[in-house]
Amino acid sequence: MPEVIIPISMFPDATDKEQIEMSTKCPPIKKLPKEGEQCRRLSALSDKFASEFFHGPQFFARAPGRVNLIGEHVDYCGYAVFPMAVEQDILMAVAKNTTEKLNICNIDECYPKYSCSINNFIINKDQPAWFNYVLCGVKGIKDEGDIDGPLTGLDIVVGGNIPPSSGLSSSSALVCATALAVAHSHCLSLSKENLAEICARCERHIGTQGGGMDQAISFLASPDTAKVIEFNPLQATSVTLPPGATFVVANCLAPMNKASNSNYNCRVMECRLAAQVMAKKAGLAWREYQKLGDLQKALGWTLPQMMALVSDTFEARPYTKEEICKLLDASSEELDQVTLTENTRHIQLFKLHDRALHVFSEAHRVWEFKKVCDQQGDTALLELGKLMQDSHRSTQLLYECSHPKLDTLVELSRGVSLGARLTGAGWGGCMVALVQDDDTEAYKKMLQERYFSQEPSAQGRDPSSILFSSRPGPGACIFVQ
Ligand code: ADP
Ligand code: NG1
Repeated sequence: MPEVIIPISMFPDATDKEQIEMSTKCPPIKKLPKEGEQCRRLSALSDKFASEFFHGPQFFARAPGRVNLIGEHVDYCGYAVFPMAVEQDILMAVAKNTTEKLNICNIDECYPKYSCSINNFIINKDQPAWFNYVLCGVKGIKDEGDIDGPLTGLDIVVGGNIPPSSGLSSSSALVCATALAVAHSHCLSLSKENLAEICARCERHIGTQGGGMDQAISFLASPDTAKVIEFNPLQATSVTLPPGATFVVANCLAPMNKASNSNYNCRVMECRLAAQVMAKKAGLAWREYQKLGDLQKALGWTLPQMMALVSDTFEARPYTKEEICKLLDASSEELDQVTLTENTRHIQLFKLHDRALHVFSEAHRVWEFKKVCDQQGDTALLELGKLMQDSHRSTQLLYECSHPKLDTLVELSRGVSLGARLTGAGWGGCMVALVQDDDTEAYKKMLQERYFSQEPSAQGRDPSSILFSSRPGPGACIFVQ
């Protein structure tokens, strides 16, 4: 699809230089594609919009999903990650209305319609229905977009093709597309970084304590390059992947909705508790440490030194909440207040050694992965594959966030791919494998025959939606006529 970026005529007072700066700093405003799959999907959204609201959309917002190549469950500890945007995305047809109402519906009727006041709503954490993610995006701009006065009502139709709850970040794409749509309809020119940070914060209203990788890559992605994303300050660096290999994504088809249970937040808390116990042991003010990365900065140690510190501090067994209170010299009430979230206060056992060891070793692998890409040596692909394999083992055994079906896919890939690992939050969802270009079709055929043809939930599904090669795609944008 040709990427025609048009002038930001919404800002008629901006000088030419300011317009150019805005078009690189802010998500681009592009002409609607005239052909291809995206054109077809946008046109279906337009038709649905017209039948729902009896007028046409004024513009479209798009935000992509992502596949994380390495660096799992480290973003919320302050460590860099290595994702690329996928082609699959959330598209949204949007028009302002005159009623101060937010009216949202979905092209897929399994997602029910929803209406509320755009200025006064509650995000229901107990029941993470789809429209709550839209409400998160609206709330992000309402709270942090610097808008004078109330928001203008919006009519929205959503259509997405990112497999939900599969580790490809469909929820964040929905939040990001919404925030971008609300910002655009209120003539706000927010930078990609600002939008990414707003979206990372506002998605937490759904109840999960995510780290910010998904929202960052959704806005900061650029075609043909993966990105190393660092946090605080948010920064994305393009990395050229070595030639000769393809990333293949395969969905094991065990879904896991992060917001529907406390697995994800439990890991975030285990890392937080590990940071606090290690901070206390080092004589630091433990209450000030929420992230393992902040502890490392304060100590000024290397990642391998932090791994050694984990083994010196913790035994490789679960710790009771009571034991942790003793180590911190704190009451259970204080721990609930200072450290734990609403949906993790009931947990009585925490694995501190294994979780912290995963985080420091995985954070180290991200920089090793980048080093191999930068050096582009003869054995680069083999080295990347090995790092991916090690990463999978760590998420499976130390972080315990894999799933037997995911492990089966990774096992089947051994020897046929260069390396394979779970991607995203885990507990189901997708695997990403690094495969030599020439082997890609044979590899996909093998997975089709040995996994998907025997997997009941794969029957009747479009095979290209559950097993596909992925090239790094562009980030979020607005489409106009
Ligand atoms: P992911 O790893 O894909 O982000 P989550 O479980 O965090 O998975 O979020 C998935 C949720 O996002 C879905 O249950 C649904 O509520 C919402 N969602 C994803 N895609 C769509 C879509 N196309 N339309 C509406 N809601 C969607
Ligand atoms: P997905 O795969 O989108 O559920 C989640 C978090 C990320 C990151 C990964 C694990 C959110 C919105 N996303 O991703 O921040 O922690 O898990 O690496 O919480």
